[in-house]
Amino acid sequence: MTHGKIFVTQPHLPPLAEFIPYLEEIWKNKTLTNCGPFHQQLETALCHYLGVKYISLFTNGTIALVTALQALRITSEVITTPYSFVATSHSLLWNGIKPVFVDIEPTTLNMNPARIEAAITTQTTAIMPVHCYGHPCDVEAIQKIADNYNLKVIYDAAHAFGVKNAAGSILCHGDLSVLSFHATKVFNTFEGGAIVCPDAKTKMRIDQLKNFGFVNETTVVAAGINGKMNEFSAALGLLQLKHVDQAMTARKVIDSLYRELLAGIPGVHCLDSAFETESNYAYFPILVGHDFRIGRDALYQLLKDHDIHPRRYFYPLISDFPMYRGMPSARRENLPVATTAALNVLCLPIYPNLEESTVKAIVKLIRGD
Ligand code: T4K
Repeated sequence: MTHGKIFVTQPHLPPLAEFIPYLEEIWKNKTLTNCGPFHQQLETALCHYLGVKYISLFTNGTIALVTALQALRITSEVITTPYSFVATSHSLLWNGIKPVFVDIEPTTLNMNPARIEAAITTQTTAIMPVHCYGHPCDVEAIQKIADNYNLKVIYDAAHAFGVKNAAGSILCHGDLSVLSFHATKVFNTFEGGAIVCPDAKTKMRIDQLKNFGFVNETTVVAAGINGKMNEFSAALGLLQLKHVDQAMTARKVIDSLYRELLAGIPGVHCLDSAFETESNYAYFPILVGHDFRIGRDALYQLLKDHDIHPRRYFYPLISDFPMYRGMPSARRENLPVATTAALNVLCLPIYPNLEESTVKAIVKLIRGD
């Protein structure tokens, strides 16, 4: 094959020349951070683009998750999924909260609502599901349980930028949704993140928490953190927004090509999404079954040997990492679907500039011809 190294993703960057005027503006007004003009403009632009009421920008998605939990004063136990990036559960530990893992459902690999009720105890205060790979959770079923038991819902929506279901933006569900704008995401600001919230009062609390708890020059109301997005990242975000639709369209073409070329290969299963009306094509996971000609890890290695670098998102399960594995809910018998998915999943390269010929070459290697 004649391509260079092919990673699971490659950050999408606008033409450099288009960024220069933004940099000149920063150099001119000398506001580098602390919620400057680009920060404010990006919050407004994102509310409009995403179709949400309030958004608070952050330095990354992990600090945003940690802060979201503090904003709602979540304590004790939170029900979550083991099938995610480790930041999901780490945000709970950073708040002294015990994660309680429940299994996922096999179609979307999102938290299985049917498993939630049995995990609720008198200590449970919230549910933290993940819209894994950008595929929406069963938000209605989750909300029904939350309402019945008076629990908060914080969605880890790190993968779900721009995703919609029949009701509109997927980010409008639950009490809060948290986005990541990391370099590897559909929409990136190098590093970055955000909390989406439904009312001005909650946004004010979040804004205070991300600025050390300051309310004004002399008043601190909470032990907040420094979670503010800087002006460079905010400016880049404004520029990225101009290109993001085009980037998602390019991803869609690659997603369709993979689906077409992979169809009919025994033991290769592409994930389907039941609840979305608009996808963002953030990831292209396949499940490699026992009926495939080689094992998942052998396929992973085969591709790497040809300079294709897929990723096993999410293997190992969060619940298998040392800080979680002793917890009763982390037992594999409690998490059979997640355990199988982690052993079978492989995320294939997908990004806007990925060439059709490379996709074809990847599928050829998978087919083994
Ligand atoms: N919740 C969920 C569900 C998440 O998936 C994440 C992050 C978070 C919360 C936390 O959000 P942040 O705090 O990160 O905003 C990556 C990302 O670092 C991480 O953001 C992401 N999820 C996770 C799924 O993937 P790694 O360790 O796999 O990244 P890395 O450096 O191996 O990058 C993957 C490939 O991308 C590389 O092989 C090459 C390419 N790449 C990467 C970077 C950083 C580039 O070409 N350029 C780059 O600058 O975690």
